Amino acid sequence: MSDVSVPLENALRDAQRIAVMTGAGISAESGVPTFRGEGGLWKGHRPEELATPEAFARDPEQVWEFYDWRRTLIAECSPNAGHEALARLERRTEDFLLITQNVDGLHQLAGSERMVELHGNLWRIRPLGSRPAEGRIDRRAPLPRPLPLRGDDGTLLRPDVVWFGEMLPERALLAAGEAARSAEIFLVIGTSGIVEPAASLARVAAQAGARVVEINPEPTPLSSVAHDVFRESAAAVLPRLVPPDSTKES
Ligand code: BV8
Repeated sequence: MSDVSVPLENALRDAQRIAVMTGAGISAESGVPTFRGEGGLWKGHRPEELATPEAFARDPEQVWEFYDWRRTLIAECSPNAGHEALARLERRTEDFLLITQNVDGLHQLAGSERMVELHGNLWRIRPLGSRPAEGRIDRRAPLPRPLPLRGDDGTLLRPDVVWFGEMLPERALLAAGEAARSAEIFLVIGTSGIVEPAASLARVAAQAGARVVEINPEPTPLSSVAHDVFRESAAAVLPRLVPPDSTKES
């Protein structure tokens, strides 16, 4: 484990292996509603009620309306200083992985490349019953009507996100577990630490000896495994930890 007495900004500069896990909180300052904060509701529904295979089977048009509302809202949002600081950290770190639970695609817009999306991406669409896709995204909002979307052959299409009760993409989860086990420093940013198996990655990192850092205005179930805790917003803390003029950016 890196020596926790070393100031974190220096430790981040010296570390060879860094992993970062983000949740909805890092996009809050970009205007994207978090899952469990206010503003996350849609027509009185909680995301957990709509982000399920059962909800889609019951009423695919309602679920597509929910995702179209989120896509249209997120299309107006830009990455914030927190997203940008993580892209800078990636560029100056030898062995780096960003593990995001977010489906909004803002990390990619900020320039993050070495990353995995544990819960998919709402800008990707795939046929119902197909395996999680990767790569190509289409930031088209609002979606053409009628909903629900169907392929040319009439097949129902679905958002390429991981719904509650669905398995996470295997390759992404394996890469995330490997990064958590080998990281010298593991940053946990903007997540309530409730959703599994993503939340366990911070515990895996702590058990493997990483210096765990939580950045969240609120305490979470992961606070107990963090060595450094910043009870502030990601957009305030991250540029301090990874200043825009960081010289190590080679
Ligand atoms: C699986 C994509 C296994 C969709 C998402 C009991 C009953 C039933 C199920 C379970 C159970 N216990 C565990 C489970 C499994 C379940 C789960 O964890 N449920 C929870 C609710 C208890 N997990 C699953 O179902 C997963 N799959 O386990 O499969 C399996 C096994 C066999 C066979 C089949 C399957 C799949 C989980 C993925 C669900 N999909 N998203 C979509 O987005 O539409 S999860 C969803 O929650 C989002 O991805 C989100 O990112 C994620 C986690 O939420 P957070 O990101 O943490 O966001 P939240 O709003 O909660 O918190 C925001 C935080 O930010 C707060 O702490 C706040 O203080 C902070 N914050 C606010 N502002 C800022 C800030 N921080 C910093 N700066 C700021 N400015």
